Amino acid sequence: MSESGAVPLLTEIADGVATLTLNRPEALNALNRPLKDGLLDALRRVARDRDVRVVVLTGAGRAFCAGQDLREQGDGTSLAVELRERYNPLILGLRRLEKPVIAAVNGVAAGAGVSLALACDLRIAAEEASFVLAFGRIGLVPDSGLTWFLPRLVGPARAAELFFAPDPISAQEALRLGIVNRAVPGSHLMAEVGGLAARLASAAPRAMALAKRALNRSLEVDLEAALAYEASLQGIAGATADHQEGLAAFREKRSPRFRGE
Ligand code: LHQ
Repeated sequence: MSESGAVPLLTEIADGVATLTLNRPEALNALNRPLKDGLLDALRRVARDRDVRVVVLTGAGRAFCAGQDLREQGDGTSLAVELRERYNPLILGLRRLEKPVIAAVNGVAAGAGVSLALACDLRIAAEEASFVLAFGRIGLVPDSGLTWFLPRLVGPARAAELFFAPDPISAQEALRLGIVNRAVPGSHLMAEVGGLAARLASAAPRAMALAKRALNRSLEVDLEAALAYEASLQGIAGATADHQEGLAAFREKRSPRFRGE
């Protein structure tokens, strides 16, 4: 429970989609300890839940996430320790989760809130959303993976400009830069995200999990290693019942029914 008695993270599971909602709207979903711990716990649970095929991360109210809660009373823990013990496991939890994660960026994302969105596989933003790289304004460096994700999305020169002279990035600009996959009117956001999530929930789960592994690996290795890794993953995918189902559905001219086996 949060200080106001509300649950800081809401989890709803329906039709193979787990929707995790950061729920501190009065603080623009700033990340305090209960919210960070709740999110980490939820990621562990959805990782184990075979009924969950897709995860959606969003925020309650008008914001996605304003980053670290700047009002939280510190207990003396250094920022480095807080990052190592809480933020870094969250970011790795999102990247290592073998299910697609869609960030439904419903409003402003700031600081580590931007990092959370970038650690997801796909980002759909409301046109009203913005991205604020607020770290420099409070004398901090970008963290929680931002120095890793942003240059890979926009290139090092643009990342440097965004880090050093951080004007808020509108959803349209984020779309142009390749930071988000789509920008849609806010009133359509959850329908758009729901449509994409439903589509992914009917895809072959094991194949998507392996594709996510390959994407993660591709960012760190040369072509030869990527080819070798693809071949080994294809060996695994080719031995699944879902591959047989996909072949049968193709031959029988029907939609496949993938069971994640
Ligand atoms: C907030 C926050 C907030 C608490 C708005 N905390 N209450 C990681 C590891 C360890 C340590 C340090 O850092 C990190 C990484 C980080 O995340 S550092 C970056 C932390 N985040 C920020 O610096 C963003 C601070 N917030 C803002 O700049 C603005 O609030 C934005 C641009 C997000 C939105 O501006 P507005 O739409 O004008 O809203 P507002 O400023 O009026 O905020 C509404 C309320 O939310 C307000 O509370 P109040 O009681 O006055 O209504 C804010 O105090 C509260 N709030 N962000 N991070």
